[in-house]
Amino acid sequence: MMGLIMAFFLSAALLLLVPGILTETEHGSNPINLTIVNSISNAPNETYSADVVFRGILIGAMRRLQQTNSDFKFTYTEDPNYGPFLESVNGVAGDNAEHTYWELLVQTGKSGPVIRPDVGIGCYIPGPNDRIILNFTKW
Ligand code: B12
Ligand SMILES: *[C@@H]1O[C@H](CO)[C@@H](O)[C@H](O)[C@H]1NC(C)=O
Ligand SMILES: *[C@@H]1O[C@H](CO)[C@@H](O)[C@H](O)[C@H]1NC(C)=O
Ligand SMILES: *[C@@H]1O[C@H](CO)[C@@H](O)[C@H](O)[C@H]1NC(C)=O
Repeated sequence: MMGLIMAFFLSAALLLLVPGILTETEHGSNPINLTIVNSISNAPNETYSADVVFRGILIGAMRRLQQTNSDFKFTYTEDPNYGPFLESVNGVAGDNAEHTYWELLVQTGKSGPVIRPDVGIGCYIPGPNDRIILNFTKW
C-alpha cells in the first residue's frame, strides 16, 4: 500500500517536471545576435540572429543559421586537440601567410563588456542575450 502511494506521488511529480524540462531544452529558447566584422577591409558589419539550444555550443547555432539563411556561410578545419577552427565566414578566409584569422569575441549580456573567449566555436556556450562578434583580423 505504502509503495503504491509512493509510486503515485513520484509519477505525479514527474508529470509536473516534464513540461519544464521540455521548455528548457526546446530549440529556440536562447536567442543570440551574431555580428560579422571585417577589421581589415572595413566592409560593413553584418548581423544575424540565431538560436542556441539549452546549454548548446556556438557552432550548433552557426550550423542551423547556415541551413536556414543562404546569406550566412562558414567553414572550419578540425584541430586534433582543440576541435573546430573557424576558417572562413561568407567567403572570407584566414590566411597563415598573411597572418589573418577570424577572432571570436563576445559582448556578454545586453550591453556588457566584450570578452575574448579562451575556447573556440566548438566549446563556447553562448549565454542569454550574448552578442557573438566574429572579427576578421591579424595576429
Ligand atoms: C598561435 C596561436 C594562435 C594563432 C594561430 C596562428 C598560426 N597559424 O600559427 C591564432 C592567432 C590564429 C589563434 C587563434 C585563436 N586561438 Co589560439 N593559440 C595559439 C597558441 C599561442 C600557440 C599555438 C601553436 O602555435 N602551437 C604550436 C604548433 C606547432 O602546434 P599546432 O597544433 O600546429 O598549433 C595549431 C593549433 O594550436 C591551432 N590553433 C591555435 N589556436 C586555436 C584555437 C582553436 C579553438 C583551434 C581549434 C585551433 C587553434 O593553430 C596552430 C597553428 O596551426 C596557443 C597556446 C599555446 N601555447 O599552445 C593558443 C590556443 C591554442 N588558442 C586558443 C584560442 C582560444 C584561440 C581563439 C579561439 C581565440 C579567440 N577567442 O578568437 C582563436 C581561434 C578562433 C578561430 N578562428 O577558430 C586556446 C585554445 C583553448 C581551447 N581549448 O580551445 C589556446 C590554447 C590559448 C588559450 N587561450 O588558452 N591562436
Ligand atoms: C539583436 O539585435 C537587435 C538589434 O540591435 C536587438 O533589438 C535585439 O534585442 C538583439 N537580440 C538579442 C538576443 O540580443
Ligand atoms: C561593427 O561592429 C563592431 C563591434 O560591435 C563595432 O565596434 C563597430 O563600430 C561596428 N562598425 C560599424 C560600421 O557599425
Ligand atoms: C577586431 O580586431 C581589431 C584588431 O585587433 C581590434 O582593433 C578591434 O577592436 C576588434 N573588433 C572588435 C569589435 O572588438
